[in-house]
Amino acid sequence: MKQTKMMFMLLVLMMVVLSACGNNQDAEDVNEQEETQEDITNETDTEENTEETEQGSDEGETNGNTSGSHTANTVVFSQGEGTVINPGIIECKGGRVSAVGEVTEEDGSTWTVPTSPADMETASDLLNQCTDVQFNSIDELDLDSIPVVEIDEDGEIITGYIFADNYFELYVNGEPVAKDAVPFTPFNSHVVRFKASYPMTYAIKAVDWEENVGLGTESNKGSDYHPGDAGIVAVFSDGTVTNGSWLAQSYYISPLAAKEDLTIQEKDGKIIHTSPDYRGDVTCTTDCYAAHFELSDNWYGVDFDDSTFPNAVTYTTGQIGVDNKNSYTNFSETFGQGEFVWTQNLVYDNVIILRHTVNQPQ
Ligand SMILES: [Ca+2]
Ligand SMILES: [Ca+2]
Ligand SMILES: [Ca+2]
Repeated sequence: MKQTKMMFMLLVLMMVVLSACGNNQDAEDVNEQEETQEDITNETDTEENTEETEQGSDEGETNGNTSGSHTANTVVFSQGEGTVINPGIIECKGGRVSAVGEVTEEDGSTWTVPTSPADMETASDLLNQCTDVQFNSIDELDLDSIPVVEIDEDGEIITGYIFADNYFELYVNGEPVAKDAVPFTPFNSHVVRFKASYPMTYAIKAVDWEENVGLGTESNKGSDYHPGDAGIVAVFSDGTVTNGSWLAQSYYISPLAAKEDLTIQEKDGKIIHTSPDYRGDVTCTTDCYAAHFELSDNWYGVDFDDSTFPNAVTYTTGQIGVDNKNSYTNFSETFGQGEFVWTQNLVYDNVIILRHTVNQPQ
């Protein structure tokens, strides 16, 4: 009798414990769901986005700061101009001031805008008014004078030519190669050399710099709040060039008149950040919103998951507005081998990541 009673009590105890565990799990699920809902701003695509974010939750990255492409789907907004934390990265007459600012989100987190430049070497100049290196053509360049960054000991030496509106940081096979010497203007162009082996993974952070930090705008064309535009072209000596086969994702989108102007769409496994098509009519000035997406520390790594990145969009030199810029035209024969690329919004997408892997010379 006693034994039976003991077993019965044990059974009851086990049931109580099991049921308590179940409740905790439910509670966690609810919390996760609430967080997920808060993170989703796109009302028209809520179902798809929730699905995607929940997949992220399963991998323990609901609001993850560090890993994988799921973070590219988590947006936070700031509103209004940021605080300048660096009034000028470089000193150079005749250009716009390359300032860096900080904005505070509704959730209290702070973000550096438009970006915090990486601590890496600046690229060698093709044309740079700030250093007064101004080649008239590629032929004038002494390639042997350009330092070769060794990434892979047994790799091949590659030479690359890069023009960015306005700024880039280049990584190859997960290692830093060089950054743009002039974050904003005057417009400049660069040459880089590195030794790397195939498969070769290119990762570029490209930035359309801004004058009004946190607003994504500059004084231009009669407006103090012109949204500015972007674009980058890179041509490498093994035949690799920027084109529509590269992948591109946006991480900082501004100026937005309303949060709802940004939608996050998922299509064929790709996550697309969609913002208004600029037609010369930004309706906000100092009260604009900016959308920020967390960038993984590993964004330039070889193993970074870029499978949700959409393809880059190509643009003509006329659309980018370089046909009157000698930092481009002096080398247009070389740059013309590649195509200008960006995300689908050349105006509002101010910080983007480009990625591309090649298995052999092209
Ligand atoms: Ca530049
Ligand atoms: Ca620009
Ligand atoms: Ca812009």
